[in-house]
Amino acid sequence: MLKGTIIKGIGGFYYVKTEDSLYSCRARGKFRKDSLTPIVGDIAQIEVTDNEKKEGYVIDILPRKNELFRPQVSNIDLLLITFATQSPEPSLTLIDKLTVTAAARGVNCAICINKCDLNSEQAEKYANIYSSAGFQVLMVSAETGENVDALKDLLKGKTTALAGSSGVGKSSLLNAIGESFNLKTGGVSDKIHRGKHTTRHTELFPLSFGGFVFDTPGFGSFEIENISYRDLPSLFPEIKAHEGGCRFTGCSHIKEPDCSVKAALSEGKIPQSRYDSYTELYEELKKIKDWQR
Ligand SMILES: Nc1nc2c(ncn2[C@@H]2O[C@H](COP(=O)(O)OP(=O)(O)O)[C@@H](O)[C@H]2O)c(=O)[nH]1
Ligand SMILES: [Mg+2]
Ligand SMILES: [Zn+2]
Repeated sequence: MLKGTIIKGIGGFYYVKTEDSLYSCRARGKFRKDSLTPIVGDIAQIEVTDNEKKEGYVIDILPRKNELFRPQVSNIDLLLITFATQSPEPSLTLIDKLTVTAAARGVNCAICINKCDLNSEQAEKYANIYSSAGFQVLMVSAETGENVDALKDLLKGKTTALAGSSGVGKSSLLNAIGESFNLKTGGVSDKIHRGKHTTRHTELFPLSFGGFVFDTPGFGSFEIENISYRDLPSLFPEIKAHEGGCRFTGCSHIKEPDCSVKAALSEGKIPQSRYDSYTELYEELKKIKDWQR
């Protein structure tokens, strides 16, 4: 029996990368019965049926460390939330929804600000917001190569999912760190150009210096619908850090008096844009009844 990582699943076949080979495998019947489906990122145990052709069966998968559902991937060490200083203009609300999704799923996340060559002032502004919120922040440029070595260090030895809107430079960054996936890059407003690379399935690429990177059709939608508004404060690290001094237990940190979170906000210890995302999400989640989750 061999152990490997599922790097791709297409048409009923799972591609399993072991230490020194790649096997195409079908899943054993047990998966249908157990209503458990192998997904990209899973560590699989395989039985090799043909060593020449590199074929086999997925016999079992090891318990998942964590899992995201849109797209479905597992065992993520790092969600690298990537956006550009401009072109396209970032939506901080969407970025904050991603940090909340990651926190709710127990996935560690960091912030990567690309296209710093275009607007260093905006880069600094965003970096301040996210580092004071408690995240590791990288300011990079795939174009000039600025801090691309730091990005490489961050990815080394980890399984990373790059999340971010189309056009922010995810493929360019992977090309810039010298990995030969040959990911094509596409212009922002170049939608009809036939050569534009669109990822149609999820795939896990091994990094030459150790680690893996997911290339996925995009983490464009969010999984916040399963989160209770009561848990929201604990999913914002900077809000969690300033809770505890509020007058009311179960303080929502929105309308109550004597709130230590609002005090921290007015002292500039919590970024305004993060607090705005918090209140917006809180109201949104409060509308979802518990039985709807
Ligand atoms: N000025 C500048 N342009 C960049 C940078 N990174 C990527 N681009 C450009 O942005 C466009 C989209 O990049 P791409 O890597 O396809 O983005 P993806 O959709 O996130 O994979 C391409 O035209 C790239 O050449 C950067 O750091 N600076
Ligand atoms: Mg791309
Ligand atoms: Zn409070």
